[in-house]
Amino acid sequence: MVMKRLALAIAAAAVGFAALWGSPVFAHNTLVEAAPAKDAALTEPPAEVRLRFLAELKPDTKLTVTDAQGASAIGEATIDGKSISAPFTGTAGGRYTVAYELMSADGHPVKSSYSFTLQLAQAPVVAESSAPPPPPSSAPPAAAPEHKAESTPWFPYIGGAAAAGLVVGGIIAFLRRKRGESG
Ligand SMILES: [Cu+2]
Repeated sequence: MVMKRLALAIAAAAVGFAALWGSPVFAHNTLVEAAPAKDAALTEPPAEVRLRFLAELKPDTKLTVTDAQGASAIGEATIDGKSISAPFTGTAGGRYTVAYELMSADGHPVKSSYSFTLQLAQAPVVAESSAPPPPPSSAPPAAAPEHKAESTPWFPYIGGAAAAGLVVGGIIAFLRRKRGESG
C-alpha cells in the first residue's frame, strides 16, 4: 500500500534526522544541569551559579544572574568545557533569575532563563549593626534577694564564736602551762 510505504519513508527520515541531530558534530546545545536548580528555594546564598550543557561552550557564551530589582548578582563568569560558572554575590533574600545565551554547534542560538529563590532565615549581617546595642555590662545588677530573718538564726554564729574562743583560750593556757613546767 502506498500509505504504508509513505509512513515507512517518514519513519526512516525521522530516524535519520534524529541521528544527525544527535551527533556531536551538529549538536544542538542544551542545558543538562543547573546549580542552584530551577525553582530551588535556598535558605543561604550559594557560593556560585554553575550550568552544565550537553556540548562544549563557546567563549561568547553569556551568563547573567539578576536579583528581583534586575541588578547583577554574580562575579565574572568562567567557561570550562561544557560548564559555565560564576561566583554568586547576592546577599538579599528574594527571587533570582539565571539567564544564558549561547550558540550551538549546529548554528542554532540557545537562549533561556530560569529562577530560584533565596529565603534567608535570619537578617543579613549589614542589618545587625543598626540593631540596638546589647545592655552594657556595667548596668546595675538585679536587686539581691532579701535576707529573711527566720532563715538565718543568730544563735549558731554566737555559739560557734564562743566555741572557737574556748579552743583558742585552751591552747594558750596549755602552752603557758607547758612553758611554766619547763622554765
Ligand atoms: Cu539546533
